[in-house]
Amino acid sequence: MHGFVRRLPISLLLVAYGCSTDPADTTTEGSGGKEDGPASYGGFIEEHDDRADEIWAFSDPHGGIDAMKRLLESSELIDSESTWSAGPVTMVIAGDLIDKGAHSLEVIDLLRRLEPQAAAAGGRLIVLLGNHEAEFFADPSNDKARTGIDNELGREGINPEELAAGMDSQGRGAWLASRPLGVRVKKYFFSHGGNTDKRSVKELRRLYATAFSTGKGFADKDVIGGNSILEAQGWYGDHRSDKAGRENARALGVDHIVFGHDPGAFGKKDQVEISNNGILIKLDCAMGLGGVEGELLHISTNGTDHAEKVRLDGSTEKLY
Ligand SMILES: [Mn+2]
Repeated sequence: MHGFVRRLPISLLLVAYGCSTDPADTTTEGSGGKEDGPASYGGFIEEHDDRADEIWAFSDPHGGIDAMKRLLESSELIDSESTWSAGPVTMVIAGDLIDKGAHSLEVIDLLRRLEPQAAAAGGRLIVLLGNHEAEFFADPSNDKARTGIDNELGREGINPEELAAGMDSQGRGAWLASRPLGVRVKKYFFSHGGNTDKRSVKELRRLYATAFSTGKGFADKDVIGGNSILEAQGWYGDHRSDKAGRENARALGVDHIVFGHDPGAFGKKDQVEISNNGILIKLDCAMGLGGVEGELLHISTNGTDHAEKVRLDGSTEKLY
């Protein structure tokens, strides 16, 4: 393991990662974005009870800048200049911005631009960490990076080690390294792989604070191991069971767990899908492989919650 974690003093890492002295007890109500300072990441898990009553989400753009722009434009969340036009909504991107597709840097840059635009419109853009990002910080020349973002960095004359150390001139590395591992928005918990292992938000904050203070950081098993929040697949057992994800959601205090990372989780790889019991929502549509349009999740929390998936042609399908 080399890169960001080992190269920087831990105090700097915690600042870069936005960790407070007592991460388990921080709250982030009504705050967000890097300008809010160290407390806003609340020990790697954010919590927001936004007044805005609309949530949009997708995951795993994987360097597919054109597909991502098309999808966001089709629902008028960005305009033809790729400027935020969604108004005061909350948007969550559940990780894996990089690798596979050829335009990881453009994906990062667009999301970095949209973040303050969303805030200025009274909305919020929350970009979460995926396993591809964590693996890059743990080892910027890992196999996924070597066949992915490292090629692009080479073309741009950017040293992968420098980006992973948060030392690149554009500040992309530090921004990417400070993405939270999960976020609760109202009764929804979002993360890349979804496995919280029946922990509460407070327990998760303690777990990741430990992983980054005395553990192996991005390379820690609790961050990137086979059973982790970023990497685990099928952690809910049989997705058709009434029990699927139920105890996990209860421990988090939410009604729904939303995740990416596993396009084939419930069968249809190119669609947003929901488990039979209505608790688990799968976002990943395998857009990174190209030739797939992708879908958005749209949730309305005005009164009784409603959710639908939204396709590129604007057609929708009700989830509940
Ligand atoms: Mn993934």
